[in-house]
Amino acid sequence: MSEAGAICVDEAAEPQPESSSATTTRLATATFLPVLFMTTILIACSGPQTRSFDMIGEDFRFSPDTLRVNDGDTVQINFSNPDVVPHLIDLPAFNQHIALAPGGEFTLEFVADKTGSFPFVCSVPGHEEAGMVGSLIVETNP
Ligand SMILES: [Cu+2]
Repeated sequence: MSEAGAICVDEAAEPQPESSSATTTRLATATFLPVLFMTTILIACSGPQTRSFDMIGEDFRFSPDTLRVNDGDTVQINFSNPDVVPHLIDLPAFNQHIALAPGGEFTLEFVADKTGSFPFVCSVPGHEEAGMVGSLIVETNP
């Protein structure tokens, strides 16, 4: 985002022929372009985005165990299992079911297309009961 602003300022600061009308045009351009860029950036930032999370499954815990996104966001969960036993992520609300061998890594990606609080668990026998649970919270897009 700051790169776009920097380009804008550089362009506006380029030397131009000196005359009163050129100076006026240059001043107007120098004022207008940054406003246009910032408006464009604000509009672009308010829509659905890609939300990326690095999640570890270890010691019968997901870390982090609560993920917050907005409706319409693309969710990426970079799941790694540094443990010596397999772990799974079962997120049935979004039809995600991933098994990871010890030392494994996998990225889940899906669109959070409904709002609410959706549980995910590790369905290796005994792991959910031991506390290997989490929540994906999808909030209304502001
Ligand atoms: Cu597990």
